[in-house]
Amino acid sequence: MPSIKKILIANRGEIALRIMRSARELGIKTVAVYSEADRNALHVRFADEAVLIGPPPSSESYLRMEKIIDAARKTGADAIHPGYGFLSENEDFAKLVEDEGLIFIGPSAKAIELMGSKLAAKAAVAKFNVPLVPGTSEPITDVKAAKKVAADIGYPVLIKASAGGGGKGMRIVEDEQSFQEQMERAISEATSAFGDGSVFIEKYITKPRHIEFQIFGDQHGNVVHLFERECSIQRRHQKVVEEAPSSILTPEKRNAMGEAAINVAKSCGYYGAGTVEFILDDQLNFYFLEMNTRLQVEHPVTEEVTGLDLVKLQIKVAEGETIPFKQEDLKITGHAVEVRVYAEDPANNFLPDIGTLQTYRRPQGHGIRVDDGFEQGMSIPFYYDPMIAKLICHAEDRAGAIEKMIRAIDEYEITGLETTLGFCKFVMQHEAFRSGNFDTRFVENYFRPATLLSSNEEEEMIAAVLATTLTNGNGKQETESVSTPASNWKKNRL
Ligand code: MV4
Repeated sequence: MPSIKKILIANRGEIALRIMRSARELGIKTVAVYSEADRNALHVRFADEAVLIGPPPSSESYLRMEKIIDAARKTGADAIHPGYGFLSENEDFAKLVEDEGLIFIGPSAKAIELMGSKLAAKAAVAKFNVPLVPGTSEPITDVKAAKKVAADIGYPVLIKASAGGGGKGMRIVEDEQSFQEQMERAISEATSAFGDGSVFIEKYITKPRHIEFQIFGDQHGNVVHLFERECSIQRRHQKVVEEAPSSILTPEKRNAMGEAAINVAKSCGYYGAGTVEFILDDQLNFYFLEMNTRLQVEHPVTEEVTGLDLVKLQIKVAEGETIPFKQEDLKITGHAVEVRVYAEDPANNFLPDIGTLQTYRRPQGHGIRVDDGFEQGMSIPFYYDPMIAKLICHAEDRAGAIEKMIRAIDEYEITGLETTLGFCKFVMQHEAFRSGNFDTRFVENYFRPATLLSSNEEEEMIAAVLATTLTNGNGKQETESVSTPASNWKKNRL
C-alpha cells in the first residue's frame, strides 16, 4: 500500500485550507500552488511549501495542468488533491497525474469521463435499475422522431445537453409548436459551449426538490453512502443553503435512494468521494440526474451529521485502504445547515461586490463551523469565485440548527463589501423554509431585492411610492405593485 507523504493541493481558498488541515493531522506534508493574485493568500501561508504557477486568470494558473504537474515534480509530492472546481472533474488531468506516477486523490479518469457524459451515465446506471426521468436514452437528431417522443412523454419536456451539467444547456419546451426551434437552439448552444451537440429529452419535473447522496468507494469494490443533503434552495443553479438530513425523507425512502446511489457508483467502478444527484417530484418519486465526481462545496453538512472527516477518508482510499466501517455502522446525528456567504449584492441582482474585508469577525460557539479562506484586511480577488465563507451550524434538530444559524448570521461581522448574509437570514426566517415545504423555485417565488433594504432605504422607497401615487393619477396600481416588497420586508425584518 503506498503511503502518501506529501500532497500538492491544486486549488485555492477555503477548500485548499480544508484539505491541508486534514493532511497535516495525518502527518502528511502539503504543497500549495498559487497565482500572482494569491501571493498573500492563506492557503499559501498555511502550506509547508508553495509554488507560483502563473498570472491571475485561472486559465493561466489553476487550470494549467502541466504547470501543476511540474510543481509536484519539483517539490517531490506523491499525490495531488484537486479540490472542487478547476481541474477536479477533468479526466485528462486525472490521467496525466497517474501517468506521472502520482496518486490522484479522486476517482479513476474512466469514472470521471463516463459521468461527465449525461447520456453515457444514464445508460450505465439504467443497467443497475436506478430510476431515471422518462425520456430518451440516445442523442436526438431527427426533429420528427423527437417530437413523437416528446408527445409520448407529454409536455412540458426538457431538452438537455449530454455534455452539460449543473443546469448548463437546458431548455424547457412547453408545447409542440416551439419544439423544433428549441431543439435547434439547444444543439447549437451545446455545440458552441461544449464542442458536443448531443442533446436528449426528459419529462420536465416542474417543482422538483434537489436531494443528493454522498457516496464513498474504495479500490476494492466496497461502496457506502453517507446519507443525503438537500440543496433545493438555489439561485440560478447556484446553491445557497444546504442541509442534512432532508426534512422530507422517511427512513424507507432514504434507504431506497441510498441503495440507488450505491448502484450508480457501482455502475462506473467508482472509488473516492462522489455525489449522486436526484430530483424528487411532488409525489416523492426520485430520479437520478447526474453524478459529481469530486468532493463538493457542501460536504461539511455530511461531516457534521456523520462525525466523519471526508478529506481523511479520501486520502485513505487513495492510498488503497479499505473503507474502515460498514454501512450499518453509520447513523445521522442531529441536523446541520450550511449557508454560502458570497461577496455579492442581493439588492443589486447578486452582482459580485469585490473589495476589502474591512471588518471580518466570525461567529463562534457551540455547533458553529466556519470554513473560509480570508482574514480581516484581505481583499476578495476578482478573478475567482466570490465565495467568502461557508457557515455551518449543527444542532440536535432542524429547528435548533436554524435558530443557531440566525444567531450566527447576526454575530458575523463583515464590512467593506456587500455579502449574501442578509439574504441567507431571509431564507432562515421564511415560513416555507422553516416548515420544510419548499422546492427549487423558492428564491424566484419568494425573494424580491427590496426585501433586504435597510430601514432608511425602505423609507426612501415608501416616499418614492407616495410620490408616484400623487403624481401619476393612477396611484392604486402603482402603489400595489411597488409596495408589496416593502411590506414583505417588514415581516422578515433583519
Ligand atoms: C431537471 C429538472 C426538471 N426535470 N430535469 C438543473 C441542474 C441539473 N443538475 C439538472 N437540473 C434540473 N433538471 C428534469 N427532467 C429541473 C432541474 C432544475 C434544478 C434541479 C436541481 C436543483 C435546482 C434546479 C433548478 C432548476 C432546474
